[in-house]
Amino acid sequence: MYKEVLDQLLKYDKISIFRHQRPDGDCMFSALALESFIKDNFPDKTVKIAGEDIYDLVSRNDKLSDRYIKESLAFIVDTSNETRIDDQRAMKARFKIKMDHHPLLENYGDINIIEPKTSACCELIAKILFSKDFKGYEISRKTCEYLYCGIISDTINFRTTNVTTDTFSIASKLVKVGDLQISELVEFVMDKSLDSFQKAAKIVSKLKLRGSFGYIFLKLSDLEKIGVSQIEAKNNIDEIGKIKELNIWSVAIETKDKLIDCSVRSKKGFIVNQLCARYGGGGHANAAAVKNLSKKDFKRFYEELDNMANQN
Ligand SMILES: [Mn+2]
Repeated sequence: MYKEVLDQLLKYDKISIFRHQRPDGDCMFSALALESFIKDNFPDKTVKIAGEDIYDLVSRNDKLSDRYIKESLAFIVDTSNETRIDDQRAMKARFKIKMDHHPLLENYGDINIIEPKTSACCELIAKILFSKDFKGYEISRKTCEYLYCGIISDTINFRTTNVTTDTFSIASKLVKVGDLQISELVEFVMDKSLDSFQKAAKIVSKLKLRGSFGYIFLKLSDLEKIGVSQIEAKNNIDEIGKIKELNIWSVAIETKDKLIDCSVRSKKGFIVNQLCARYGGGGHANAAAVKNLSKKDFKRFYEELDNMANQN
C-alpha cells in the first residue's frame, strides 16, 4: 500500500511539503523528517517546505514559487481537510499525497494515507519508512530524531490516550536505528524557557472550574498583558490536563473579530470531537477544537461540555 508513495517519489525531481495552519510539533517534525529522508536517499531531488514559520523550536518557510509547486510532488502532512492547509497552492501541485492521522474528513490527495490509529503523523511516517515497501532505503539519525520528536510532541511524551503498543514499537525502533539520546530529545521538545514558564503560570492562574470541567478564557487584552500569541497561549492546555479532578478542559481565546476559538481536551473515556464537530470544528476523540464561535454559540458549547464532563 505504501509502494504507491515510493513509486510517485521516484518519479519527481521537485518535492514540496505542506503543513496545517499554525503548525505544531508533530506537523513540523513530519515535514522535516520527510525532507531529511528524501535528501539522504535522493540527493538529486529538490525538497522545499511551505507555510508559516511560527513553530518556535524549529521553523521553516522556503518561499516556494507557483511554478515550483505546479511541477512538484506535494506531501501534505498532519492536515485533515483542504481548508486547513496553510498554503492553499498545495492543491495546484502535479500530484498530491496526503499523510494524516486525524479521523478522515476529506480525501483531497491523489493518494490518501490516513491512519487515525497512529498517535502522531510522525508515527505514521515512521511506519511507512520502516515498511517493507521502503526496504533498503536509509533512515538516518536525523530522520529518526525528527520522527521521535514529533511523536513525543503530539503524545506529550506518551501520555495521551491514542498511544498504542505500535507507538512504542515504532519509538523503540527509532531509538535503535537512530541511536537516539532519549532524555536529550525529551528536554528539547518538552522543556520551556523561564520566560514562557512564567507566562504559562499567569495563564494557568486564570483557570476556572465547573465541577470536572475546567477552562481558561483569554481576552485579546489578556494576551497582550501577558505577552503571548494566541498559539502560545493555547499550548498551555496540556498543563491543565494534569489535574486529576478534571474530565474535560478547554482554553478559549478571543479572536481579532471578537469571535472565540476553543481547544478542548478530555480523558477517562470522555469523547469531545463529535461535540466539536457539531459546532463546526473537529479533531481527535480526546483532543479537538472549534474556531470562530459567536458569544452565543460559545456559551452553549461550554454548557454542553460542562454537562458532559459532569454527567452522573
Ligand atoms: Mn498530529
